[in-house]
Amino acid sequence: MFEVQDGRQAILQSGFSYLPQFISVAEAGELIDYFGALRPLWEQRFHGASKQRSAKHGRRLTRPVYWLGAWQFACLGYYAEPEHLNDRCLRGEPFPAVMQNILDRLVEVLAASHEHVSDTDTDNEKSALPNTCLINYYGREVGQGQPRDYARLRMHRDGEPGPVIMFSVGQPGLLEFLDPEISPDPELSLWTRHRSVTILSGPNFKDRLYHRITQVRTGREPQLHTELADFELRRISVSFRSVPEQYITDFHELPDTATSQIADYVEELALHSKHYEDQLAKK
Ligand SMILES: O=C(O)CCC(=O)C(=O)O
Repeated sequence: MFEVQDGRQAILQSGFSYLPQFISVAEAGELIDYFGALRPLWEQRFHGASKQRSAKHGRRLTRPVYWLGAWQFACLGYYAEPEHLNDRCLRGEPFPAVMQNILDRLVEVLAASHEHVSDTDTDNEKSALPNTCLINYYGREVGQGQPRDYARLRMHRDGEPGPVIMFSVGQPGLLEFLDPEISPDPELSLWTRHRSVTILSGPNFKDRLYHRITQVRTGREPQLHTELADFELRRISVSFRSVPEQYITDFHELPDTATSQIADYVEELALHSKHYEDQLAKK
């Protein structure tokens, strides 16, 4: 059994970087306001599962989410190389400047310790930076009935090429890495703290090991807010990935089988987003 890292110290090794306090206090404040203004979605894993069924049988994602760059809807299946490429990534809104600035500062860390995405279109160093991200909202649902804690993320690997960069904001989340074929115990457990950045890449951390979030601590500071009804938010993570541009598709370019599955979500997003309103208008 490996020791749990408390997340106060940096970890720098080939294919894995953990950088506590990489995000400045001012940047964290800007991110909190930005995340607070978005309207995340509770997505269903499968098209057509009713909310009632999903709550009972776990068909709903374990947390509300929002994507930037490209939205990968769970019901369409996620982009993953080599096979799951087409008709999965709907063009999303661009990153806000505060996110892009933090990413730009990570170029040196990426060059030193991580395998880059090979992009033949450009030889610019920044081409190694990811172009999409998933924003995860971790907390507790406090509507009717028993409050339900959704502060977890099931074991998975991310299938996009190149490094995955993760920002953490709010209460510490326990990030665990494991290879279930070798042992049910994690090989690394780390409390990812407010303002930290974690980067995974390469054959060990990205391709062999699965990762998951099993707990999120409770606490008062920093205070997070969300427009989502009946949800007590306590941590937000952002995981940045690279999706080759040719696989990012506008709504009107998707086949009808895909648009019919995601139309309700896009309509919901369009209520608060000019970008998604425009995507619908082009159909
Ligand atoms: O919440 C985290 O820190 C992990 C996020 C993650 O694994 C993902 O978005 O794929």
